[in-house]
Amino acid sequence: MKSFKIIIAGLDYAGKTSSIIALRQKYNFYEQVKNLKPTIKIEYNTFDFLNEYEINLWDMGGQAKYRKMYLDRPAYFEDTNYIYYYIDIQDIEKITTSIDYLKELLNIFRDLEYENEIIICIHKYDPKLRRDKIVLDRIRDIKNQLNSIPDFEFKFFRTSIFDIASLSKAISYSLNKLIDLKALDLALKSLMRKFNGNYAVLYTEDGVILVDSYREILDSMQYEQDIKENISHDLVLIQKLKDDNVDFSERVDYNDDVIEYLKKYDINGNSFFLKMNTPNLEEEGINLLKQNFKNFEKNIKEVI
Ligand SMILES: Nc1nc2c(ncn2[C@@H]2O[C@H](COP(=O)(O)OP(=O)(O)OP(=O)(O)O)[C@@H](O)[C@H]2O)c(=O)[nH]1
Ligand SMILES: [Mg+2]
Repeated sequence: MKSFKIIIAGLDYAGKTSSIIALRQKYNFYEQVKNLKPTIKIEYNTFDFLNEYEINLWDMGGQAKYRKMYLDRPAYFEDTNYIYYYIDIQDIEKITTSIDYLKELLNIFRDLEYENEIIICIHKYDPKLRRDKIVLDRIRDIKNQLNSIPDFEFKFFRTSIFDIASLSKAISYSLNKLIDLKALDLALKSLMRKFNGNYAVLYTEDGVILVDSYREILDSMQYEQDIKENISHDLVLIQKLKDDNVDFSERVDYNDDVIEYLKKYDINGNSFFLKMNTPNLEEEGINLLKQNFKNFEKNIKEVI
């Protein structure tokens, strides 16, 4: 088994542990997240991915005493494949401190010759803040500050535990970079073209997005919003099917002007879900779609 190390760092109270828990639970998680205690030193979370990879998430407690401990012992950060850095966008007073701590970490990563992007989670970006101008300005300012730091590339995500799709997208990003999924990506794009799809997403049963593809659209803000909601619904559904052990193989939803098709694949003890949203299709079109989805199993098998 190949193993990967992912570091999750940031100041105390930024929401790191909550995000990991939320990702694990995916719905109905608020109860558990509400009464969280600060993380003592480092919490190690390990999970298997596709029976082939071991993902080690290092949740680095962010209180000042622990931050000092890590900075004094850079060995903690050796062999890191990806670092996620959490910034609490709601806590304006701590943003400067947070950026300063990030810079200290970056000095360590520079010495360690870390090569990947630094993933920044602009966190607690709750759905109600999405059009908040002050918050958006604050985000732009953070991005400008970080992008002026030499030697590193940054990848930004806006995340919130109240938007599971945002967390899933952020974690999927590094996993997809670590595991080569180009062939699957091409296969999915070709499906999208064939059916003039609006979007298509391939999930693992744990809700990790393996590959996704979206139509280019003019009103991207609204579109992104819709897709996020759709992905959240998919994730909840997938989790429910898993929890209730439902014998499920496919489902077609007919809406006013779109069709949503979800299919489950069982391959080598893993389950996968492929979801596609297309403009309305005639019966013949739906049959063709089903046939193509069936054939898609080959594409998954080739990669996994
Ligand atoms: N509004 C909002 N609150 C959040 C979000 N994520 C976490 N929180 C809250 O933030 C608080 C701190 O969360 P933790 O996950 O314990 O923070 P942490 O980064 O692990 O803190 P340390 O372990 O001390 O480093 C908790 O009360 C969470 O409920 C979010 O996306 N939005
Ligand atoms: Mg914590």
